[in-house]
Amino acid sequence: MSKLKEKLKEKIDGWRPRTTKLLKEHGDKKISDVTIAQAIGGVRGVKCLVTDISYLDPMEGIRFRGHTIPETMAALPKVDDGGMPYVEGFLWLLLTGDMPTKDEALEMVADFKKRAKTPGYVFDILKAMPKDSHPMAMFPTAVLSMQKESEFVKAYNAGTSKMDYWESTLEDSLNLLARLPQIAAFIYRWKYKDGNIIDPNPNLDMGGNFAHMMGIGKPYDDVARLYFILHSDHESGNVSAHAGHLIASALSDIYYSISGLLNGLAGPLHGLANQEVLRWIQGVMDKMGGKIPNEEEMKKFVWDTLNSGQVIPGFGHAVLRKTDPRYQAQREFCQKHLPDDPIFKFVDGLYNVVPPILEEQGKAKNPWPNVDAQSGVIQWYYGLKEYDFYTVLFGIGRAMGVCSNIIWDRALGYPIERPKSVTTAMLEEMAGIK
Ligand code: CMX
Repeated sequence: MSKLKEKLKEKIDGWRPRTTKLLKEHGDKKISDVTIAQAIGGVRGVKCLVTDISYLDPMEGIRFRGHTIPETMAALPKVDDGGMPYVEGFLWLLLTGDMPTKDEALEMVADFKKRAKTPGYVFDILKAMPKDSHPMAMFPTAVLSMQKESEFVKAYNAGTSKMDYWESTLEDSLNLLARLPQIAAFIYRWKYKDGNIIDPNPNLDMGGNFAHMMGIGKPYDDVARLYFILHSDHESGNVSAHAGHLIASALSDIYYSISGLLNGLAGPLHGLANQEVLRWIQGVMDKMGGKIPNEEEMKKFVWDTLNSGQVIPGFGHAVLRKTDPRYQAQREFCQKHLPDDPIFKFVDGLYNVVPPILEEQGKAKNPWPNVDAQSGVIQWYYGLKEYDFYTVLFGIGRAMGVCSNIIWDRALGYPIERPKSVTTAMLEEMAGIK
């Protein structure tokens, strides 16, 4: 048994009695009420999901297994001195709740290398898709095509006990996560670099290998590591995480679940916002003949966008009520590596311009920037100008968080999800409307 599996087994055995006790002895305690506004309004703020992988405080932002982003980045074992942590080590933290030692992180790196070979048919399927398919249509298609590899399905068909479902789900998760960087890089180079594919380098870690297969030099390996970690998890109510959990709750395997989460991530109100930010900025710069607008001109563009009935991409959030620490982490990276980049300066300028305007408009509950505001800037700077591809990077990270959640869902025996609907007439009756 691998060290990771051994550790997880110990954690799961220790955790199960807590869930059982809550259910058996305190199952009827109320944790939330639901109003008509919440039922019509996307279940916003209703506490009805459980996850221990991460927690999102509206004012503080995300904590991964109890650690803020700066704490996480400081404590994880690093690839190079002063650089970013091993993504594989971060997955150990998400899964077990414990910070890995350098040896544990390196064991994960070695395990990923063994699993990283993507079946050839995946590339044939991608090649058969129209060249102008969106990368976020290609990515989930590739994931779904590997469903026949599922170890969970084999274990389920062999009559494995429900208590052991998590073990084959862990296998599926590690196999899939190890392959995602190669699939993503293939999509990028097939679509945008004349099909000039770069083979993986078996000596590199996940972030390093992704940069290598993308054909982008240092410090893009650190950019990749930073991205995958920052985008991994944001508790379980956001569209991508919830979609993954919901699909898996029917005992659909990891390939079905992760493919589904990617489809949800592809919406412009969610993960696609990172490409929308760049599209919007480029549109503004085109109108200005390539010049960066000054503050007054920026204000005008922001108001024009709002007045035309569109949202300002990269700003606002359903839960957060302050600047997203994932935005801050990327801003710090920009300040260190690309302080004079004109697009960074533009986005940084928006930080002063957009929030007061959103406040004046009075609709958005959170006027501050989210994770997507800054992320395209870094990619653009390192030569990844095909902004349709940005959400794929988000997807690689998010898959780690959702796989971790699904493994624990299985370990704790969470049932199939099935909220109850009511009709409009029932709501009217409850509201006392005749
Ligand atoms: N620009 C303009 N209007 C905005 C806005 C923004 N950035 N953010 C919120 N609003 C508007 C909403 O559209 C809504 O308007 P209506 O009442 O006309 O429907 C109103 O303000 C209230 O919305 P809210 O309660 O503050 O926000 P929601 O929880 O409904 O939505 C989000 C959250 C992220 C979808 C929204 O802020 C938004 O559309 N932002 C821009 C897109 C974006 O950056 N998405 C990425 C979020 C992070 C991620 O998941 O990747």
